[in-house]
Amino acid sequence: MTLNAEELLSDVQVEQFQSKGAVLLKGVFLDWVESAQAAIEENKSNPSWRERTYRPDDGGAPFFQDYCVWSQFDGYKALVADSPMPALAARLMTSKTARVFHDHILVKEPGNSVVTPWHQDQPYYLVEGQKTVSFWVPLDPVPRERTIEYVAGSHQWGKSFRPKRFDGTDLFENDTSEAVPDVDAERDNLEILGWAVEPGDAVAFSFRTLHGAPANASPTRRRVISVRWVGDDARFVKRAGTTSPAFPDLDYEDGAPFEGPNFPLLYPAS
Ligand SMILES: O=C(O)CCC(=O)C(=O)O
Repeated sequence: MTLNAEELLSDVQVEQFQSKGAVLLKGVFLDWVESAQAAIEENKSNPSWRERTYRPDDGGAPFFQDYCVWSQFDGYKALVADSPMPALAARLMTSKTARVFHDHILVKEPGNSVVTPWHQDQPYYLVEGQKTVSFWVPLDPVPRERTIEYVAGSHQWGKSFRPKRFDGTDLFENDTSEAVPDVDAERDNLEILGWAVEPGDAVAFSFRTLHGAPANASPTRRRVISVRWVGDDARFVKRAGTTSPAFPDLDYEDGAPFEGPNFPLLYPAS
């Protein structure tokens, strides 16, 4: 029996997402884990032009990343389009519609030493809106000490922190916007959220929530697909340089409604 968004997600969880900027969803994507795991292997053998793999100087294991590939591999496509994800996205965003923006594949191989630095996602993107959600979907068990973490309430700080690549370089040249605060130094003064997760779980979070993730100092892989959605109020935004992910062939006006074949409306289902 397939459960609908109301049965999979309580009002309390929606409230937590809205007020804290992140919420754990247990077991909602279990039926889509195996095919998504298979898609990771297909994707690693056939990366897109956007693939960016960090190979640490220490000679340790790589951190494979790819973007905007959900429609190219059946296992990703099933998770994004056939699971309850579109309906859950609309419900969390309190939006009549849910449009997929993109996916980000993140595989930290065993022993990978790359820390995902604290950042917000919103400043990297060519889309803006108040109604946004990403689903961080682990395809391996991740214990509390290695899981992604969030600064509760940071999506409501009214801040847009300077975007940097995960290797520490600025995304936009001459960017003078406020630097991301030193969250680790301030941990005692902030509410940090993070959950041990199993394959089939997801963490849903706003594009504006500050988040970061530890390295993978473990003998097991940490495979994740993170899927981004926008709602009714989404608009294109021009940035001071090439966004991440980049859409070099896309022509758009600043402030225009966010739509087009790259970003299909998946809720309500057509
Ligand atoms: O999994 C990670 O290391 C980081 C994920 C992330 O930053 C995201 O999904 O926005």
